[in-house]
This record gives sequence, C-alpha cells and structure tokens, in this order.
Amino acid sequence: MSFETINVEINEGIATITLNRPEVLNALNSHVFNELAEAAIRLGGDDTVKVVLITGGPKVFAAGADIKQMVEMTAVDMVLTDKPSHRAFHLLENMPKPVIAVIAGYALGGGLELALTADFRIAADNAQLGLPEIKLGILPGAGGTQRLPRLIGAGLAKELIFTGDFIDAREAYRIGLVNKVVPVDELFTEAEKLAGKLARRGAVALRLAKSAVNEGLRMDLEAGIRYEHQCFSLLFATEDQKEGMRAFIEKRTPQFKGR
Ligand code: DAK
Repeated sequence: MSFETINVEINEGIATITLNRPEVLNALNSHVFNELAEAAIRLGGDDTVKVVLITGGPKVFAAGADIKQMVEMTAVDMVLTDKPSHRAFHLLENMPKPVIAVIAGYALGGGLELALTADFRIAADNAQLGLPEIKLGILPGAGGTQRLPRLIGAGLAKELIFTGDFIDAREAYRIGLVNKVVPVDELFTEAEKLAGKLARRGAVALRLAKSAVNEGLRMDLEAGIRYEHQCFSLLFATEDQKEGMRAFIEKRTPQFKGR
C-alpha cells in the first residue's frame, strides 16, 4: 500500500501504520486523515490482517493536528472540514479487528485523540500525553471530550482537558489511559508480542467481542447484555467455537481458522 504521509507494512498478519511527517512531529493534516481512513478501509477488509498497530515510530507519536493548517481557518471552514478527521477516527475505532496504539514521545491533542480510537495503548517510558488545545484557545475537537471521559472518567478527563497539562507514561498508566508502559527500546517488541498473541485468537470471536464492548458502551445495561448474548450465541455457529472447546477437552492448543 503506498501513501505519502503514512507507511503501512504487513508482516505475518500484523499490519503497522506508521505516521510519517517527522519534520512536524507527525502533526495530522487533512491529507493524513484521508490516508488513515483509506488504510483503515483496506486493512479492515483484508482477512489476512489479524491485528493493526498504529504508531509514530520510536521518537514521537503525534503532536496533534497541524496548527499551521488550522491557524487561519474560520468556523465555516471547520464545519466543512470536520469530515476527514471524524471519518478516519470512526473507521479506525470500528475496524473489525484489534487495533493497538504504540506510543513513544509526544501524543498530544489530535495525536492522543487518534490513540483513543485504538482498543489498547502501549506507551514507552519516554511518552508524554496530553490535550493542550485549551492553551490554543480551542477544545479537543476530534473526539477527546467524548472518548477520554468514557475511558478514564469525567473528573480526570476534565483535569487533562481544562489544564492542557502533559502527563508522563507512568501517570497515564496509573489513570488507565494506557494499558502498559515499557522501556522505549522494548516498545515495538512488546507491541508485536501482544499483537502476535491476539493474532492467534479466533478472529470472529475477537470481532464480536470488540463489537459487544463498543456497541454496548452506547447502550443501557439491559440492551448491552441482550446484544452481548446475540454475539455470544452467534459464535456457536463458528468452527472456531467447536475447535476451541474440543482443544480444551483434548488438552491441546486450538488452531483457529477465523470461521
Ligand atoms: N502542528 C504543526 N506543527 C507542529 C505541531 C503541530 N501540532 N507540533 C510541532 N510542530 C512543528 C513545530 O512548529 C516545529 O516546526 P518548525 O518550527 O521547525 O518548522 C517542529 O514541529 C518541531 O517542533 P518544536 O520545535 O516545537 O519541538 P519541541 O521539541 O521544542 O516541542 C512540542 C515539542 C510537542 C512540545 C511542541 O512542538 C508543541 O507544543 N506542539 C504543539 C502541541 C499542540 O498544541 N497540539 C495540539 C494541536 S490542536 C478537528 C480535528 C483535529 C483537532 C481538532 C478538531 N476537527 C476537524 C473537528 C485537533 C486539534 C489539535 O490537535
């Protein structure tokens, strides 16, 4: 897959999307959002891809949306240009397979909002995370005021949003913003290890488990539990369910086919 502002590589079922605008700390402009959307569509529909990693490389994740592109924009421009970022983030969040944000260095503003669309976040010990938009006279407008409180609770989210302060990886781990912190030189090995583990799970079960959590969060508890039961029941139509349970009984490792 060839893009200009991102690189996409696929290796043994694990796709890695790497942001590639190092000269501006991977700032996200509409071209990046459009390419992320395209990558999400292609990787989401590619059955050979089991897990997707999103990263900015070992130095920086992304320092936010491109301030130089936004500075002279008007409210009307914003109304007309909200589509690329919202579309890309919606497609990434709803990819029917696990997505892991692999964060080194700064993950700020739209960069952190991008990481919030992933299922998990792994951070290097050099990571700095924050939503500094308030210091620019705006607010997080690419999902930050919505996804962050759902992840870490309203009180902690408001603290980050209202102060614009950065937090380090340890603090991000303490408040549940990232799942794991590792030394920077082990970041990609750890991410690949986790991705490899997920790639060996049944793809249909993973897809429905992700859907049950994501869709369930949009429902009341009773509706969520009914939806969970539909997903659960559907899995009994898969070969993977038979294989998983037989393998347990026969004391062997299951070989899932994703069907
Ligand atoms: N945009 C554009 N350029 C950026 C940038 C950014 N967000 N961040 C860094 N750069 C550029 C710098 O301008 C500099 O370029 P030159 O001056 O060399 O040409 C280069 O990257 C290196 O940056 P620094 O020289 O500043 O590097 P430092 O190590 O000194 O500082 C820093 C690193 C990350 C602390 C600093 O660069 C910084 O504070 N950056 C801005 C962080 C920030 O405020 N981020 C939030 C941006 S607002 C929406 C879509 C998206 C969004 C909202 C709505 N819809 C369409 C509805 C999102 C908004 C945002 O993310």
